Amino acid sequence: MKSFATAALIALATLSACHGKAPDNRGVTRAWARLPVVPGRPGAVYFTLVGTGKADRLVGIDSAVVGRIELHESGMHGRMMTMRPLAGADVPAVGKVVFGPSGNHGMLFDIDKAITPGTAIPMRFVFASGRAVEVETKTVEQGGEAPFPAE
Ligand SMILES: [Cu+2]
Repeated sequence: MKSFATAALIALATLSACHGKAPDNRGVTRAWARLPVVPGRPGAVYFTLVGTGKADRLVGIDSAVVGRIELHESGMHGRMMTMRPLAGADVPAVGKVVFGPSGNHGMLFDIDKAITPGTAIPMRFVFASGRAVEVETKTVEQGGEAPFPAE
């Protein structure tokens, strides 16, 4: 009986060794979120995409504590700052793409009320290659300083 249990355990361990690839979190750095002044309004997330040796494309971001995250492109229309949805963002094999304040950003709709400045927001960045990178943002209040120096 005991040896059966041991054998089962070994089989399980072998299985999980096959599936237990170390998570590959390369490709997304410096993720931070800015919360809205008024709860319920959208916030924003900023980050840097870094090439992993193979060209790829960011196609979406999701989070268990944010209802919906859209990629947005910022621009000027006359003297008005405008934004429009971006379908994705190409990441070169080598190099980086910065999503930062007053530039491209992820827009956070329907943020869980439990999220306050200082609460890390878990996010999953999904790429066209099928890679998914999980990060936790630093989170600041509206108007709060960027936790990373500008790139
Ligand atoms: Cu936006």
